[in-house]
Amino acid sequence: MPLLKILHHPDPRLRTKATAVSTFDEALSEFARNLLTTMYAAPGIGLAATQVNVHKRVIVVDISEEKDQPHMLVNPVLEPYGDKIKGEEGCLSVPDIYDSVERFEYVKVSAQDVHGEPLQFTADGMLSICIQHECDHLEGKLFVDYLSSLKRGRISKALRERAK
Ligand code: GNR
Ligand code: NI
Repeated sequence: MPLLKILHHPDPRLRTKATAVSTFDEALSEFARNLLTTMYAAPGIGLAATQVNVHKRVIVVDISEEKDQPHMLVNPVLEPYGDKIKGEEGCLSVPDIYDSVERFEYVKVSAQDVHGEPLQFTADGMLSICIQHECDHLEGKLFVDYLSSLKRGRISKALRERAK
């Protein structure tokens, strides 16, 4: 299976709101594995289905050094809590652009695994930030949306120029 192709901002397909997964079949498991392989190859610490033009509620995340702690989350729902914290973010759909974004410090994550089994955990640190970033993708939202319109305009222009 070749790697999935990652869409780049300002591609309008990145603005699609993903729909819930209701069928937990072998095709879903295979897609989640391909998403994870594509994320590791990029390389990245997270990837949302939206970024590969599949508009279903699936995200994958692995912040471990050894790339051996993958989370494959289907239909994730977040309850963010705690203080707001600022951190540098990047995005595989906004290549080579990094800027500071405010996120909640913690998230309680409720989701399903690829077999449809419910799961819950809480995340802090980079994992919390990354899961919030991925769930934004499922809503058609990008980290650049949190920046000033001046910065966002400059980023869109730079990426459009580069795509030519
Ligand atoms: O690889 C990624 N790194 C990253 C760094 C800081 C905050 C969020 C991220 S997610 C990003 C991969 C990506 O674009 N996921 O959607
Ligand atoms: Ni991203």
